[in-house]
Amino acid sequence: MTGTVLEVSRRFVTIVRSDGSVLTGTGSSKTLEVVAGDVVSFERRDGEVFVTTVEPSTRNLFRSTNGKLKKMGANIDLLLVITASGATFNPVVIDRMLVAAQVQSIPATLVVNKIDLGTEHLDEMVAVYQRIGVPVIFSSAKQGDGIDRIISVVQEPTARVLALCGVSGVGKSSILNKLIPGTRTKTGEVSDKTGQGKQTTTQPRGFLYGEPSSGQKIIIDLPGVQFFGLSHISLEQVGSAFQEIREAASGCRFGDCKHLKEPECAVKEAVDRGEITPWRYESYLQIVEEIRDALPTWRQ
Ligand SMILES: Nc1nc2c(ncn2[C@@H]2O[C@H](COP(=O)(O)OP(=O)(O)OP(=O)(O)O)[C@@H](O)[C@H]2O)c(=O)[nH]1
Ligand SMILES: [Mg+2]
Ligand SMILES: [Zn+2]
Repeated sequence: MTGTVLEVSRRFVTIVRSDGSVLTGTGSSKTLEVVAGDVVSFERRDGEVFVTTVEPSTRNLFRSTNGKLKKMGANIDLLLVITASGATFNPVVIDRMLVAAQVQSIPATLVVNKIDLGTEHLDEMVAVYQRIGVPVIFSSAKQGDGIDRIISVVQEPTARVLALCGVSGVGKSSILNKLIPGTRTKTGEVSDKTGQGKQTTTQPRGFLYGEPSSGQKIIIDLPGVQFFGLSHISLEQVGSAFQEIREAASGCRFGDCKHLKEPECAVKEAVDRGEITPWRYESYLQIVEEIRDALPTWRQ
């Protein structure tokens, strides 16, 4: 029997089968290294569910943290990169999440939440993302704007496993609560009981959207990250993950140009002419620097 992982906690894995039934089981330490979105086979032993094998996965969202590779979700058909109007609108993190999606061929849509706080200062940045082909949706989980547009993206038949990612506090869990009313995912509200403390998401968790008969989907609520490390990807991958850099790079003198200090670099020329937005190029440089710092000295 097979199923898709919704959540992993300590020794337990929660799995959904194609008929929509949800089971919780255990397994060996190896099979418990799974994440939400992984497909597993399991057996029933003495009335208990035991995970036996993990299918190879594609379209995985990875980030690196302190030199370790962390798989955040597997088999993701669509990544919703959530950001928010105000202090949490952070293009550096958005660019990194888009790169992580691009290198794994995961289509991504940008959601700018909290538009009830105003959008004037965002227009220019949003236009940059639209120009490089990233669809953008404006929303307010608080007031309900844009939720219908998110729903229509979620309902696209090509997407079975979706994931919501973004820094802490942008409203991922709040959006999920709008998509699946009654899920009561933890949002950063002040706790009723104690009147203090924030309930933020601490581990990835998949929620079921729709009915099994009409193509049930899994939406993974990811915990917020402040830093999205990419030291695991290659320098070539970063260059091609930035669409505008990839396009301009064909004009560089050297085929392996890293667009740093090389002569006749068409990318730097495009930055100077204002055709490539300086803060996107800065994001690129920052990721290149991070990757180089992680390489053994002789390769830097
Ligand atoms: N003004 C406004 N506040 C919002 C909106 N959406 C969410 N919030 C608030 O923002 C705070 C954080 O929301 P969460 O949904 O917990 O954010 P999250 O992205 O899940 O955060 P983590 O779980 O820490 O990653 C809460 O106090 C929400 O009520 C919105 O559209 N407008
Ligand atoms: Mg959350
Ligand atoms: Zn170049």
